[in-house]
Amino acid sequence: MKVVVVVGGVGGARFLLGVKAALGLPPVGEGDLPHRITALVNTGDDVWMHGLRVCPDLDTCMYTLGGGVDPERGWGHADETWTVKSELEAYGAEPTWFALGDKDIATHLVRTRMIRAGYPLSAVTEALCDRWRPGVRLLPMSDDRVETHVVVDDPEEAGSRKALHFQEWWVRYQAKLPAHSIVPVGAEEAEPAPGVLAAIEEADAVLFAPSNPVVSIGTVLSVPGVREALRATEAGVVGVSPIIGGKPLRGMADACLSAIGVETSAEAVGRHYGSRQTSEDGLLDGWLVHKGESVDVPGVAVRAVPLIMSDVEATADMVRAALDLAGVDS
Ligand code: GDP
Ligand code: FO1
Ligand code: CA
Repeated sequence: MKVVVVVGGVGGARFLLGVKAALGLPPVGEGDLPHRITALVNTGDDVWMHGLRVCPDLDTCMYTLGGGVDPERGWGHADETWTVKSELEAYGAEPTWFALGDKDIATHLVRTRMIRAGYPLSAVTEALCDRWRPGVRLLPMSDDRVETHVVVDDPEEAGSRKALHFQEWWVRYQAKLPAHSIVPVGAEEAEPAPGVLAAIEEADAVLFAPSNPVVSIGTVLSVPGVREALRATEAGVVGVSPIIGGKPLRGMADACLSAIGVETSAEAVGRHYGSRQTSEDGLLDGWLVHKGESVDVPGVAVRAVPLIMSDVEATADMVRAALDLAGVDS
């Protein structure tokens, strides 16, 4: 069975552990691969820091599935040390609001060297995954540079607006500066990375992880051709709500939803993705919401099951429900 999963970082990576488990694969590491899982990963969070190319969502997926992620933070290396960070601070080297761990820096050094040598991000990711063996094909949504920017009132100059890189808005300002708009800069000219459209076309099921609907899933969907491929695939397309009881389970997705005028509720996010059957640009056949919630998304089969990814087995149960809704047996 071929399963495609659209993902961001921490929520996406944890969901992928459950996809692997639901298909009988070891959640961490490689195993044998009778089933092929392809993750289409958001790269709109990617950023140049201290001359290094950092790809947070790709790395979060790679470390999580490869068994090397920090379990508390959910991103970066386990057992990290921070010597380079304090040395950079001693030089006054900005930005000091973004922390790169020593071990993580090795990943960015390898990536940056390969990018500088002319390798596309997809090839670089494959090379990094030769070490981590995530057991899932991790495809960046695009090899082209797409970076999410957030338009806010300039915190330093009253009366004017400013576009911040997503990381500055999210990490430095904790998404507390109200966003006028969120723009995936470069998306219009970007092409899907090699394998992205074919994976969607050949899939038996496509799942949207309970990732941020705006800056994770929304950014992948902004790459020209991806929406069309999702609408055309013979696979069932099923999304999982990141919103439970009107709140994101983790992070600040509500600030992103407000910026695009979508209410923070499972129903509003399901309607935002829309129906493949009855709306002109909708994407979903099925929508999973948390147990006990009563949600109506016209033209979409909605099912309520427990959606808390408390451990891999609970996540695998969610995934089985999603695959069932997509019309395949797991
Ligand atoms: P990020 O890139 O690290 O911000 O992670 P993602 O975009 O992949 O996922 C973030 C989203 O995951 C947040 O909006 C959370 O609401 C959602 N999330 C985190 N844990 C859970 C969970 O256990 N269940 C559900 N349904 N959503 C979750
Ligand atoms: N998140 C933070 O809140 N603070 C950081 O200093 C930080 C550094 C960082 C470095 C590498 C990496 O892969 C991720 C990092 N993150 C950090 C997480 C990341 O900024 C965001 O959580 C995601 O991009 C949001 O999806
Ligand atoms: Ca992200």
